[in-house]
Amino acid sequence: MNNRLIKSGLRTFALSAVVALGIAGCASTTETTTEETAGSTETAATSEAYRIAIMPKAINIGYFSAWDEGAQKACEELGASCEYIGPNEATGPAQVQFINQVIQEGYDALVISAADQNAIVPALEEAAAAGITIVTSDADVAAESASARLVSILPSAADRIGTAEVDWVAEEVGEEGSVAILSASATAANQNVWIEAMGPYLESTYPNMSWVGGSLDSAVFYGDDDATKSVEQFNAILSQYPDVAGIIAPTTVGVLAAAQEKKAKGATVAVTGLGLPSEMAPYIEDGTIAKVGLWNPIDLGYVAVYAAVLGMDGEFDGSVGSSFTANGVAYTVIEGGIAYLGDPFTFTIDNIATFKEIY
Ligand code: RAM
Repeated sequence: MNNRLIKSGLRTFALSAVVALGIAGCASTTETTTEETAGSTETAATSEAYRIAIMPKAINIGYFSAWDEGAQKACEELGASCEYIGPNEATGPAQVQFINQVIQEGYDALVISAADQNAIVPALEEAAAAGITIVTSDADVAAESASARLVSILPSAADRIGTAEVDWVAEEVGEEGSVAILSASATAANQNVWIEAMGPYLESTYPNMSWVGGSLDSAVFYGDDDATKSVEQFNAILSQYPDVAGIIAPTTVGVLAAAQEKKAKGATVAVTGLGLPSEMAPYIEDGTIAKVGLWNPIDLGYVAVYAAVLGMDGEFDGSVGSSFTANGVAYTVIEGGIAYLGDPFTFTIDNIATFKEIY
């Protein structure tokens, strides 16, 4: 029996003890219960709860704090011990240092949003070889490296996210004019797949709209999920293409920077994209921005931890067609080893007051 299964069995025991306690109406701790009920072996096991690293693209991004909030909630429910660790900059090489730390410290699992779909793969493969269960969430590794992880928990199909953003900008510019994209990074799979879906959709759906510079490739600017660089790139778009009608920023960091700079400059360009309601509220409330959208990042992190723990428990193997349940909802793995959370919500002046309180 491998180490994971031993831990799994003992963890289940500790949880049952807590449930039993709840029924008995006793307020004691898990540790005390196991000690009273089963002696010292199980007490030691309780302190051996799964240890899971929750790794964002970069630690200082508000979106990932919400993702971690959900992850921590799941960890608490499942009796796992989870640590939020990661770099200050959203790059693959910066993440690799932390993945190496996860390997060295012998974590049981790693839940990670891949800042770079290729650069982190060798480190992930090393982690998997060391017996660490890996779940990507938010941003996956490249499709050809999917075997490096158990499963990827993503918000929604790429085309649904990409085409929705094109519809939002089209609505705002009256289906006319040129559009630029302020992306996070050329190395992040999530950004790339959404942008790929935007290209043909805008061209086929909105005949009076186009990409700045004449093609999708020329229209994409990268702010690296860094606030300062995103402001610079927003200004670069305006100076290179003064007639630009709209900007789509499929990144919470980029769309916030664009809103702030649009307001500061008094620019008329329409800005939309994927924004965290709590960060975007001031700009929606004052009319700088009409609409942004996003799924619930708290749910995304929560579901990813469930996948990791159920995987370690041997109750979920990540194969196509397999499924697992988190908070009463069943998630089924589709081709490519992916399970989706659900389509993005949209936020406007009509609902921002409610959503900004949630995430
Ligand atoms: C940023 C990150 C993240 C993305 C969101 C929408 O926080 O790039 O990966 O999913 O934006």
